[in-house]
Amino acid sequence: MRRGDGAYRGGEDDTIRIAGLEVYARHGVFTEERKLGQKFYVNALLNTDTRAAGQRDALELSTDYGAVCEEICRFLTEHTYALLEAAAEHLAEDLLLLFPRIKALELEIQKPSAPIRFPFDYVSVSVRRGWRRAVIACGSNMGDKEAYLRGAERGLSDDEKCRLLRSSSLRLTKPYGGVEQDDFLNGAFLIETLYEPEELLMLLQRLEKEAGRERLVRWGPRTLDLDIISYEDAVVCTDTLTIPHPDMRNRDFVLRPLSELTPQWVHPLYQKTAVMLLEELEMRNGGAGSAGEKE
Ligand code: A4P
Ligand code: MG
Repeated sequence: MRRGDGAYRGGEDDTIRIAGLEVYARHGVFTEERKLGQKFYVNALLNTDTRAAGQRDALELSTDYGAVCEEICRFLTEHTYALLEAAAEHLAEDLLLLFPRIKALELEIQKPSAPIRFPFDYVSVSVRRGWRRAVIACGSNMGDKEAYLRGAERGLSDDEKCRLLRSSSLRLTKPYGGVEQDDFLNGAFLIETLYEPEELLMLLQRLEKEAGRERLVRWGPRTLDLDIISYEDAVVCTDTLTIPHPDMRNRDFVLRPLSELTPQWVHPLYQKTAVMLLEELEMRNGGAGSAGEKE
């Protein structure tokens, strides 16, 4: 199956299922529910590549469902939430952070003794959450450019809801967009994240701010610019966010690191891979880009 960065990975659709795990816990809006507690049942579908573990018959290459059950019980008994929605949201995040082989999961929490006046089997809340692949372009043309880009790289890998998978080479590039200014140092990061696109933008803007970024001139000089180029194969178009980045097909300094990190990623609107977009740009520019590689 191909997902996120377009690369083929066998075993991506493998799952481990936990069905009807009973937990005695204290979630509910009413004081009595929080005091006395009641039974909950949890169903979990863990999206985790089982191929290597299956071939070698080795537990350490898989996700230990016993350990996952222990963690579900621990988490639900040690926390108290008013809403099943909150219990499911926080438990899903806890499991994704704790078990690195789980790429995504579906979680259902059932409450058969919910305070409802009518006969019923159970009420439940289900969520599906997972790690998403995104490419972040970075650029700097003020001060110690490389230090700013390395700072952003650290900021991303230090955030527990982001995993830095790979960084591209850094290249010195001529300013694009008609503003006379110093050359840029550009690159990109391939990450996996639990953030939704808008949340990821907030993290990037915080990192820009920490790097002393001031927004004075559009397309003007900056210590650090971080743009979301792609987020899986999502198309996002809001007042604050456009994904994929709208001008990427005209930017050598974006397409080159993107092609290095995720050559087979398919642009969801143009239906072309990163490499095809770069080749098209090179044709339009009458030859390969002139950017000098830094590292
Ligand atoms: N925004 C919308 N979509 C996105 C996205 N996918 N990722 C919004 C990040 N932000 C996104 O950006 C303005 C607003 O864009 C944000 O508030 C966000 O809500 P900004 O970074 O504050 O302002 P800006 O950078 O001046 O404008 P813009 O349009 O983002 O500029 P670009 O496109 O980043 O271009 N030449 C070279 N060689 N190398 C460069 O890196 N960079 C630019 C800036 C110009 N020329 C360059 C380079
Ligand atoms: Mg920007």
